[in-house]
Amino acid sequence: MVKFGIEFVPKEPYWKITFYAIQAERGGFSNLWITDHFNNRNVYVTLTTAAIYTNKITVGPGVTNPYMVNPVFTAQALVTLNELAPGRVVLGIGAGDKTTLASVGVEMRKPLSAVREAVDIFRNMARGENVAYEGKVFQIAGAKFFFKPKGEIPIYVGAQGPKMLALAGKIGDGVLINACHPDDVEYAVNCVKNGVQEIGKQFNELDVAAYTSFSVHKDLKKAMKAAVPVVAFIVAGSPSQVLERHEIDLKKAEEIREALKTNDWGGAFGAVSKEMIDAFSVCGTPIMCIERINQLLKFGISQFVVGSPIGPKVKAAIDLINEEIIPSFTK
Ligand code: F42
Repeated sequence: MVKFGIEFVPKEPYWKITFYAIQAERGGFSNLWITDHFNNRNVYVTLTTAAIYTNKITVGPGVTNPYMVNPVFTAQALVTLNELAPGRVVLGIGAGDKTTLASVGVEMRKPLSAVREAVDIFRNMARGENVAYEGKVFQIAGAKFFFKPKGEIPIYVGAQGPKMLALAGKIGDGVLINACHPDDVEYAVNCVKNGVQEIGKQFNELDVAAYTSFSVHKDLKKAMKAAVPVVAFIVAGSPSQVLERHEIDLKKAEEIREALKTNDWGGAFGAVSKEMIDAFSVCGTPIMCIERINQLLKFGISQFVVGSPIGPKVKAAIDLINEEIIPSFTK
């Protein structure tokens, strides 16, 4: 049975996200993912507060990266969180957002090595081992906690490119695929399978999540209006081969990119088309969203993550998902 996850961006304060997390847990969501960018609020403070006020939902960063945060610190944060919420903690890690990293002078060097090594270091530190590591990106002479961490922390790798997806299949307990359209999810799942096959692992050992930009409302127009700003940023950040795969006019995409650069929101959002919304979000009435989720499940997705904007009003959208979407997959 598919699990449901929910993603929040901590540009919202901790108490609001905690309130939504409680609501999501009551409705049957199994995973809470909090994004990590230095220019939002802190991911671990947000996760901790949400974990205190919930009982069952699994919590984790979705996703941190090995450049801003040394994996030794990530391990320290999550093993501590795992004492507070035993058995409910996971790590989500990816290469990081190039633009955000560049804005603080951090270079994304050798991302495949960085993620692979960070996962290794994290896993061994979280098991309480003494870690001595001579990698391409990380060199650790010897690191070990002064206390014994308890329990296992599953690792999910957030990935988009073919090589990172294959690596995620190899080294992860789960994969967070940042895609919404069946064509993109199918492509990504095949890349994950390539990685899995290389090391003789089984695909179904992994928890593979479609980490989507989602917007639901009973009125389609309202759902679409809420999706527009998020889709504008996704289009602006997408490479041309991805846009071409969805037959999106490259000139329109450039128009959006330029408008966003100058904070011309009207220009940027006004250029977002129906095709763009279809390609880069799961958006519509509850029935339309159920149909899209069913299409994605065919490719072997085991977790569906509802991400920003969720809907025009977050609380009402979570209620709608709890009442009309999740039950159609659990009954
Ligand atoms: N990023 C964030 O910063 N914060 C978040 O909260 C966040 C959430 C999130 C959730 C799910 C998800 O899937 C992604 C998420 N991201 C988030 C984005 C993530 O951090 C990455 O930016 C995103 O996944 C895009 O990276 P990618 O997985 O496509 O990997 C990039 C680096 C890439 O180019 N990959 C190529 C590929 O084919 O996969 C490989 C590039 C390559 O071969 N590099 C070489 C190497 O050795 O690594 C050489 C390059 C060199 O430096 O020399």
